[in-house]
Amino acid sequence: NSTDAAKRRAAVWAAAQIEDGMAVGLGTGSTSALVIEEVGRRVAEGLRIKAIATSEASQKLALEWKIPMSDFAHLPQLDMTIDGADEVQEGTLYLIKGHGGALLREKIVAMASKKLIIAVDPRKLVKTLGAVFALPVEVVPFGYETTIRRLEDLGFESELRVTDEGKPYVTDGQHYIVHCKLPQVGFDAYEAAAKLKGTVGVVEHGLFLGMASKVVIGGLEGIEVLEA
Ligand code: DER
Repeated sequence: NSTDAAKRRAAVWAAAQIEDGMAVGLGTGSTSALVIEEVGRRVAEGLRIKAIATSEASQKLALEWKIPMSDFAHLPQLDMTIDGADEVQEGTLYLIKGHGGALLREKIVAMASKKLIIAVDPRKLVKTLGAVFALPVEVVPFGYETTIRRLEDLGFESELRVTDEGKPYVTDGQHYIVHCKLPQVGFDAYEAAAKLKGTVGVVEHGLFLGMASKVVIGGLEGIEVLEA
């Protein structure tokens, strides 16, 4: 459908930014799966790269496409990471990420990268963060009930992410995810990020502020590239 076509257009453009010899971070989610497929095609045509994945799922897919995978023991820094996002704020290019369940590794990989390219379809663009999606916050399972209360005390209406079977969703890092509703007025992203990181029991959150170098938006006709 048109959204898939838009995602693929963005994914192909992003994958084309990779140069021979680069160390690349591979994101997580359906758009990143299209990026990994395109990178796999380019590797089959002779592109020489080393890659690190942001989730076990992306690692598995990258291996299926015979992309040479490595780790931070061998690649202390990455030239570029390509990932998706749940929301991109117009103007600031602040991101909400994490609905793919991989925000912790995604943020670690993004922080180790010289450039972060975000590939999205047009639906992801928002004026205010949290307009469409709650903010995923990764928490330690032990005492998560008390951590949720602390998040509520900060003013975030919070709900534990559960699987279809009603069990807590468990991340690659063996943590839980809490979805926090962001206030739509008087919301200061940096203040919220600091409050979240200062909350006992919170491991990391899905606010990626000042991190995106470029955002490529796949449209119906072509693509648009926003730069930070
Ligand atoms: O979890 C994430 O941040 C992912 O990038 C993800 O949510 C984007 O998902 P999509 O590409 O499947 O829309």
